[in-house]
Amino acid sequence: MRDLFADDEHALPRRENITAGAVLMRGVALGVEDELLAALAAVAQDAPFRHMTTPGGVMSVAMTNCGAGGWVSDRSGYRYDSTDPETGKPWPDMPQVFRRLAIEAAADGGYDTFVPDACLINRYLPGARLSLHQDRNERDMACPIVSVSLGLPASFQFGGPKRIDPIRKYLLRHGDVAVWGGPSRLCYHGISTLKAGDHPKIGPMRINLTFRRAL
Ligand code: MD6
Ligand code: FE
Repeated sequence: MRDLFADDEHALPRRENITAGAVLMRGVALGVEDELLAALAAVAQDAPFRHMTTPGGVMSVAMTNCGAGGWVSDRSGYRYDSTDPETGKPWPDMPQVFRRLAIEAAADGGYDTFVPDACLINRYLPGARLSLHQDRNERDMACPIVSVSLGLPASFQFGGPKRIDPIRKYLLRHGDVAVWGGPSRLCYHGISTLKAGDHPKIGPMRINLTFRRAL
C-alpha cells in the first residue's frame, strides 16, 4: 500500500518534502483536534481575533496570539510584543496541547530542540488571503516555524528566498502540519484567496496556528 492520506476527494502523500528544510506532514494534528479546538476557543475568548493594520492596509485575515510573544502590526510596521495592544494584558498562555504538538511535529520534521514561545493564530473567512511574505521578525532564524492548519482547505504558495522566485502550490487541509526552517526559513510564501465551504468541525473558515521562537 502506498502511504497516502485521504481526506474527502483527494489522497495526498502523508509526508512531502517541500524543499530542503521544509516538510509537510498531513493529518498529524487530527489525533488532538478536539483538544486543540477547545484550547483555541479559550484563547480567542481572552484575546479576540482582530484585523490588524499593516503599512499596506487592513489585513483580510483576522489574527490573535498566545504565548509569551505575540505578532502585532500597525501602520508603522510589525513586531513581537508581550502585551496585546487591544486588551493591554499579556497574551494568553500557550495551551499545553498547542506546545506539545508543536514540539513533537518539529522533532518529526528534523528540528529536535525547538520549543516555541509564540503562537500566531490566523483566521480566514472565504475571500481572505495572505499575500506573499517572508517571516523575518523572529530573533533567531536558526529556529523553524511549525504551522498547523484547521478547517477549510487552502492553497499554500511557496517560493524561494527572492520574491521573484517561482512559486509552487500545496493544498493544506484540516490537520496538516508544515515544519519549516534551515535553508527554507526565509522563503517567500502566502495563502491564496480562501474558497467558500463549510468544515464539519470548524465551520465556514480556516484557522492556522504558526508556532515560533520569536523573543
Ligand atoms: C497560513 N502561514 O498558513 C499562513 N509562515 O495561514 C504562514 O504564513 C507561515 O504556514 C511561516 C511558516 C509557515 C507558515
Ligand atoms: Fe508566514
